[in-house]
Order: sequence, then structure tokens, then C-alpha cells
Amino acid sequence: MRGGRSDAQPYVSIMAVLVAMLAFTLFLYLNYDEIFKEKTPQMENPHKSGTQADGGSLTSTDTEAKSEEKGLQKVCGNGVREDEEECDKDDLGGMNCKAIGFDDGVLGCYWNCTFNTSGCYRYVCGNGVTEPGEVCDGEDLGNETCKTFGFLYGSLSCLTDCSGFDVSGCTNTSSGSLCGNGIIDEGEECDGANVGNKTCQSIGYLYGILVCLPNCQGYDASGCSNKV
Ligand SMILES: [Ca+2]
Ligand SMILES: [Ca+2]
Ligand SMILES: [Ca+2]
Repeated sequence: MRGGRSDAQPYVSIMAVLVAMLAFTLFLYLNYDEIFKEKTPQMENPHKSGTQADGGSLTSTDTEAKSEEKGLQKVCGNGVREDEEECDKDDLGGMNCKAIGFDDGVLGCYWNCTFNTSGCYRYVCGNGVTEPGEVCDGEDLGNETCKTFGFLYGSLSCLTDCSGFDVSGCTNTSSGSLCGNGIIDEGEECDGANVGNKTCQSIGYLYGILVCLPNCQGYDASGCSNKV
């Protein structure tokens, strides 16, 4: 029994030491863990506490900045006109052709966010189209004729500055002064060398040049012949 006891004592001692070491280790571990937990925040605190201290505002500011950046990414092509962009896709910033100096038209936007003015235009006297500010333009006389102005015959025209009609070509006599102007006016079959679509051939001859009678009321076939 004694021998057993004396044999067991070293084991007990060893066990006690082991338990003590285990406890110490556990203690160290717990302590270390606590220290580690304290140190870690302390290590990061200078940053985190700073961030968190200003934190509420900084974080929200950052968020706002990011959201602003997302919203305000000054990117041409996002469909939102921003800052130095004249436009962005359909966003013309409320501008139109008239606003940028044209008279009319449809303003567009290029891919590089600059205005596409190819659809804009200015009113021009001489383009043959009666536009605002013009009474007429070239051949565009609207529905007006010499008769509108009380004449019986003649050709109404437009003043070169588009400001009004030119009635100098209008007359009340069918074979008046308009015969000889080279234009087949109302009441004239032809005028001088202007014989319309008529030719010697069209009136039965083979050769020659058809001309108009001096009074513009018919054709002079004296230049026509069936022989070369
Ligand atoms: Ca944009
Ligand atoms: Ca015009
Ligand atoms: Ca004439």
C-alpha cells in the first residue's frame, strides 16, 4: 500500500503540475485573449475611432459622396446633361434650334454631347420656300396669281428680297407687252424662240426650227421643211 502510495505520489504531483500548467495556460490564454481583444481595438482605434468619431458624418459623407459620384458621374452618354456637356442624348438642357440662334428645326445631340444642329436651319430668302417673315420666295407664290391682284393675264413673280409680289409681269391684255419676253404667258401659244414642246416634227415636218409668230398667238413654220 505504501509502495502503491509512494508510486502514485509522483503521478499525483505530475498531474498537479499538469493541471497547474493547464490552468496557467488557460489563464494566459484568457488573459492573452483579453489583451489581444484590447490591443486589437487599440491598434485599430486610431483609425476606427477617428473614422467612427467623425464617423457618423464621415460615413454618411462618404456615402453621400459616393452616391453623388454615382449620380453625378460626369459621363457623356448617361442621358443626363451635366456641367460642360451641351447635351446628353435626349437631354438637351431645355435648348432648341431657336434658342441657339437658328430660326427653326429639330435640335439633336451628338454622341460626344455636343449639339447636332444639322436639323436646324435659318430662314433664307432664295431657297424657294416661303418661310416666316417672307411673303413669297422664288417660285413659291402660295396660291397667288396675277388675278389675285386684279389682272387678267401675265405671270406673277416674287420680289428678290421675298418681301412681296412683283406684278410687273401681269397685264390685262392677252397679247400685250408680255409677248416678246420669251416666256409663254397666259394667252400666248408661244413667245419668240420659246415654243414649248412643239417642234417642226411635232407639226408634221421632217426638219427645221419652229419659231413663234410675232404676236405669240401661233407658230411660224416657215423654218420647217421636209428637205434637209
Ligand atoms: Ca452626361
Ligand atoms: Ca425662304
Ligand atoms: Ca410672253
